[in-house]
Amino acid sequence: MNTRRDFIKYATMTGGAVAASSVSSNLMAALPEAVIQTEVTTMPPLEANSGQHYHPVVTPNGWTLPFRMRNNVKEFHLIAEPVVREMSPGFNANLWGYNGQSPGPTIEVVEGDRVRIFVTNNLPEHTSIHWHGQRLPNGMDGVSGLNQPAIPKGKTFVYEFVARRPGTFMYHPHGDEMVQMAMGMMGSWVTHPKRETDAIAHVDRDFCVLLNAFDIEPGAATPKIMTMTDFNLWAWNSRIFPGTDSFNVRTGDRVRVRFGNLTMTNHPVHLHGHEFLVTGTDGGPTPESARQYEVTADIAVGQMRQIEFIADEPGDWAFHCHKSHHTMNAMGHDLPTLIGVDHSRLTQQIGSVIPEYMVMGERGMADMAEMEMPLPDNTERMMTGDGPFGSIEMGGMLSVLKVRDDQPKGDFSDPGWYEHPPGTVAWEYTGELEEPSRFKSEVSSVELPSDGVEFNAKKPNKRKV
Ligand SMILES: [Cu+2]
Repeated sequence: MNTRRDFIKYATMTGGAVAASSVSSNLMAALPEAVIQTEVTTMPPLEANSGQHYHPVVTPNGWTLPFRMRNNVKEFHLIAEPVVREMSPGFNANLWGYNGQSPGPTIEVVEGDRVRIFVTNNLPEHTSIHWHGQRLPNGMDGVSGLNQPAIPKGKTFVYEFVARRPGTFMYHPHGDEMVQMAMGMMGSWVTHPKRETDAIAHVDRDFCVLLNAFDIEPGAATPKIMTMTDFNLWAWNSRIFPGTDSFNVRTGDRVRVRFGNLTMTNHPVHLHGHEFLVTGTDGGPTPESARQYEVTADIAVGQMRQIEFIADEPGDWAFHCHKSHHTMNAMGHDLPTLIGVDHSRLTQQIGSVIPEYMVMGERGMADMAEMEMPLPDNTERMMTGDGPFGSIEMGGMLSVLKVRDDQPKGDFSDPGWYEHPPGTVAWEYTGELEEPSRFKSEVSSVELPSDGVEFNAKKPNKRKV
């Protein structure tokens, strides 16, 4: 495993320096400036400097790549490179990404734009970029070996095509992709329609989220790239709860969230308090006659889904993957179930040898969230996150939709916790408790004779022969 110091030394040697040393000064003049972002805060929408009118997207804990116009072409510069990504406060991962971050910056263009993307490879191995979902000339599709030679380390390649189809797309390597995606290389791509239509309606808030997964052992910082399915960190835009920024909207806003899945499994994303429509996929806008209201949308591997809803219920609404292991942080999965097992004597005996020994799980796992258990450095707790009523006891693919009457239009900043109107929070009942009335058929409420009970059982639907 790389140590942090080695990693930084390495990143300094390859990052930044290569852009200056490996390309000639002539080409440098022709290259658009490579913008680097190392902050993990959500960047406000990037207003276009091209004179085009569209409503820019927001990438939670991410950012949008600026471009320059050159002879009517939108030029972008991506740098594939090792990065240090803060996945949650105090937990940093050694990933690979683009322009200082994993995921890379969101690329945002308009239907019909001619787009030129310079890709500089500052990784220790070759790479390429596939523009997932785009219609483009075959030689621009980015599968190394099939459509182009891989981009050798230290070299810059140019991709150029017209963004023909409006919609939600992504980009990711198609050279050594198992390793490069496990290390965090991916980014969102949004092509806005030339003009708004019923199929692609105006929204007030538009968010982009890439679902990604890592396997980083507690105390380590570099993902295990050979992991096939048993990942231990489930992330939105390479952030895990409580590091995920909330989705902050104004009451009555029409909200669109664009999800892309580049993990090794599907993610049923569930929104509390609202129903949404799936209005588009990576194949384009979904015909209105085929849309249905949902509260959970399954996003399969390699898929994109656009969901839309009117945020008309003020509050703090959980928004998460519904696989319960995906709203947890680093954990072992091979532990026996201990619910109901009495360990008291065992704990005493082991405690005389290992004083810090703790038993987990005999009353469920909720204690984990508040336990001050010693953890290796650079490790996020499995169940965590302080809410206004205590620990939220989750991690991973979880965020909060914050709907507020007074959230200013276009303001994406966090309004803090919801202030509930009086009498609208579940409360504790402190009166007398009646003995619960049970169904007569329920045997447990009947006193059984000590020598057993005789009964006749008939299988339901059993036909007489
Ligand atoms: Cu999931």
